[in-house]
Amino acid sequence: MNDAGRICFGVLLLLSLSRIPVFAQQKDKRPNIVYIMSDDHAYQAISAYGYRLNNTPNIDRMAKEGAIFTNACVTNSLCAPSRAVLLTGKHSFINGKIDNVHAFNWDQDNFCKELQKAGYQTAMIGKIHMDGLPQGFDYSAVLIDQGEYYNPDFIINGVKQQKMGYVTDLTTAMTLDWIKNRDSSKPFCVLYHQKAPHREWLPSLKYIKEYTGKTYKEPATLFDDYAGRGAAAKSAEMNILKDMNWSGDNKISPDVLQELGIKDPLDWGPDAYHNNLGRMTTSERAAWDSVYDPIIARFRSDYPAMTPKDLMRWRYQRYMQDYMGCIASVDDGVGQLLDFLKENNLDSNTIVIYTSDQGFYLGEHGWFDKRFMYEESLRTPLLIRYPGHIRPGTNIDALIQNLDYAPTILDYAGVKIPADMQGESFKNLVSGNTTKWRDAIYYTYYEYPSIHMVKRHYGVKTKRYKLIHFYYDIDEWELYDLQKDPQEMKNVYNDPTYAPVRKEMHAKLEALRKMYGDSDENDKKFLPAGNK
Ligand code: SGN
Ligand code: CA
Repeated sequence: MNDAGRICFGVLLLLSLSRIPVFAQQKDKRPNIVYIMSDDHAYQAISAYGYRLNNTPNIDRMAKEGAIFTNACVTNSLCAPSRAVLLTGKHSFINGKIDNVHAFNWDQDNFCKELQKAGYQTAMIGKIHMDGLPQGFDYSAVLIDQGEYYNPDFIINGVKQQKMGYVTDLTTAMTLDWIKNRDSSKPFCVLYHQKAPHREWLPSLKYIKEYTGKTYKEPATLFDDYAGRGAAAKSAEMNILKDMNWSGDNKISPDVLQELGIKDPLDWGPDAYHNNLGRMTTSERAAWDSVYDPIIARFRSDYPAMTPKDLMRWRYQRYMQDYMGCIASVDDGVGQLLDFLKENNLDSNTIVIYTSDQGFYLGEHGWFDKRFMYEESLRTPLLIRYPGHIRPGTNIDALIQNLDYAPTILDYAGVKIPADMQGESFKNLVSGNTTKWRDAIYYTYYEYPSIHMVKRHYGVKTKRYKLIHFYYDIDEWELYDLQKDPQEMKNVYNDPTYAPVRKEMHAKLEALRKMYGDSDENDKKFLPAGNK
């Protein structure tokens, strides 16, 4: 062996000893894509957004090294519909997945099918919340329906298998494993979908002690009485005091609730409690009880003297502790992924996207959950890192929608965007090559009557104003001035000083409905049977 041979042999030996996988060179220079989407992750719970509620150092790293979007919105603030919009690049009334109930038609085109056709290797790992074998993926490992936090069942390429561990950590590990074992001669796209922090918010054992000890600042509108708004806000059932389950959500054991004479507003609370904790191993359950039993005991003794206001405050803290505890593991996963890409020389040629399927209420207006076109649920976190293409520290406040993700990813991959996709690529906007962008977005919501009782509505938002029409069992319009009233406390639809704005917003709404192919006829098509 000559000197060069000996050096080469030495390097290979060192690499194999250090257990760093030696990837075959990716000859195809097109970028890899890691699309990370968590479930119900409010932008208020990402420290880079500046709300000071929690710390997400790894997600924040993406903002520092790439772009953060402060006005990214969804088209329909609900899990499965949002996922359908992501895949198809089309509004709910076009792709057919209007709510969590209707089936998704996997036979229609989606951006992963397009990437596959163009030679990409694709995978989906984690929550998808849709029935049927995902199409467009060389590999899929998906949770069933909402999935479980502890020792969850996955459907791996169509075959059910239980995995032992905590769902967020498992989803991360499975994603990294898939990247390690892929065919490294091709570019890849992986959809890495966390179940967390979805209700009923079960954190990892690693974090329960730390997070149940925290106290969170209350939002200014925690005790909102909805006086300045219409019937929809007043009749929604997502108030932390009135509509949460004490057992499933707040983790108070059903026997103690019975003793205290507390009944869950929704009957399935105790079932949720038993099902969630019932998946733990004996030692996991013991570790859980060692933290939650003292909380339950304290509540048991304090409850008789608590006023409704005290209870609201207590429930808000309980909710936030578990919710934020779930996010700690999501953030760990982002850190592991970013480190992994770096250690394997994949970071400069991989686009990493972090988002949620929608926004979420963290006590604003007294609420949890989402669905409304109001800001906290309409807006969703979005961060993108692509070194060399996106300047570190980029801040974008353009009205992006999840409708735009599919065309943007295809654009970055150099794949033709199908003409019937309704979103737009924001690649040139992020790189600073253009400032041209839409001035208004269109929103629709259909799942009513149903859990949380948020009425059907559609609307338009510009950076300054928002016009919403609630229909079906009411006919009410709401108009908000987001500059003067960012918390949307006062509907100014009937305020004469807003008459010109109202007219202008109606015109924008009509134009968008026409452009996207929506209409009163469509709205009727999706009404419950018997109402069409
Ligand atoms: C469940 C939740 C609801 C939530 C829907 C939809 N209740 O029904 O709070 O709005 O899912 O969520 S739970 O206690 O059973 O989890 S989505 O993210 O899947 O759209
Ligand atoms: Ca969701």
